[in-house]
Amino acid sequence: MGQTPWLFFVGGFLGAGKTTAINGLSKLLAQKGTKVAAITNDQAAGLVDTFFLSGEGIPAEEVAGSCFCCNFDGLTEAIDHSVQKVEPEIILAEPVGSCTDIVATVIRPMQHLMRDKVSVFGYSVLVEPDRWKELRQGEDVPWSMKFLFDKQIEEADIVVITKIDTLTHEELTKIRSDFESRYPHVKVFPVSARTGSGMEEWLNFVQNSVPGDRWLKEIDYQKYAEAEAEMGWLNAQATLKFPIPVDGKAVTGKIVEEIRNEVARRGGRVGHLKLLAVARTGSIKAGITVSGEHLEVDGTFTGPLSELQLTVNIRAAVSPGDLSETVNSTLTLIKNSDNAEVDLSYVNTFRPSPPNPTHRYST
Ligand SMILES: Nc1nc2c(ncn2[C@@H]2O[C@H](COP(=O)(O)OP(=O)(O)OP(=O)(O)O)[C@@H](O)[C@H]2O)c(=O)[nH]1
Ligand SMILES: [Mg+2]
Repeated sequence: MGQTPWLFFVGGFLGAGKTTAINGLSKLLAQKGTKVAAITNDQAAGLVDTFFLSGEGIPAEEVAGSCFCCNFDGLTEAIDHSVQKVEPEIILAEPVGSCTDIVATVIRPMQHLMRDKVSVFGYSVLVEPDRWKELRQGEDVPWSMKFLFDKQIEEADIVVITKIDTLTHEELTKIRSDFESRYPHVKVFPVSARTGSGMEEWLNFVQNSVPGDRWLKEIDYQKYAEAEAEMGWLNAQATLKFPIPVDGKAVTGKIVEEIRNEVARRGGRVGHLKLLAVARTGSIKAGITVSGEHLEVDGTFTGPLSELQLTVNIRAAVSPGDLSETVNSTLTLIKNSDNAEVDLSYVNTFRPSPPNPTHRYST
């Protein structure tokens, strides 16, 4: 048994780029000969993120059914499993994107109760430029999103502006100075996990950091519960079979676009809509993080395909019932337009229940 591992928490709002960053950081660390593992987290099982990271060759554990803060023991078990299986030097952990108060409920208890087993780096919170613009400038943005987003930044040791490959130099300068004027004491790193820009600088800084004193001294848990419960959550799995082979990338894109449009028709706002489509000839991860913004697609299939396994995760400010109907009507559309045989094998929809942390260290 080697040294005890370091925990590297990568937080931030839904769709900020946490899983993609964890993938990029893992690859950077592996190049340096550092053994890594990941822990994902969600309110329910069937996660695109876990499948994605495992598919990238990163040993990933999942804490599903409850967030890290409300299932601290689940997190410690996941750490134990990870240590037994791969003896990682660094464990990258991704809290649920709608969660906040992570420092008081997870990081500080971890530093105290698990001090013989793990050490913890300073807390990184990722901020997506389109979300920053939407929440700072948007008019009809749900208060719940603003509340959760602001609380997340308030407790960050390090803020990472993600996806900078989508910005011009001027846009980045503007967001950065806007950010720094509101939060003058936070260390900021602009990065792109897609191009690798800024990733090494962020990693080097974090590896020499420890959690500071920016934990939330107080937070209204009633308001926090109401904010989280404004979001509907859906996880689903389906198999699509096509008698006449199809272009899998086009079908995947069509499904995501249709879900996005249907959520909008129902008056909802997307937190993160993500879909993993796996076939024998490859896999695609496609998603939309901010209503009205473009579709992101990673991965590819080689040639037409006759079967697709889909994992769909939607988090949106709309009711769970609306999300179920959205998925049903989208799959019916694909059935009709592409002659698909559809087997929807798993659907779970809900609103997150009120957060009830196992521990809370607020002084
Ligand atoms: N252009 C660009 N897109 C990115 C980058 N990082 C992530 N994305 C895209 O942003 C979307 C969300 O990324 P994820 O890594 O899944 O975000 P997340 O924060 O883990 O999302 P949740 O787990 O749902 O909260 C995906 O479609 C990614 O491909 C980046 O550096 N550049
Ligand atoms: Mg993720």
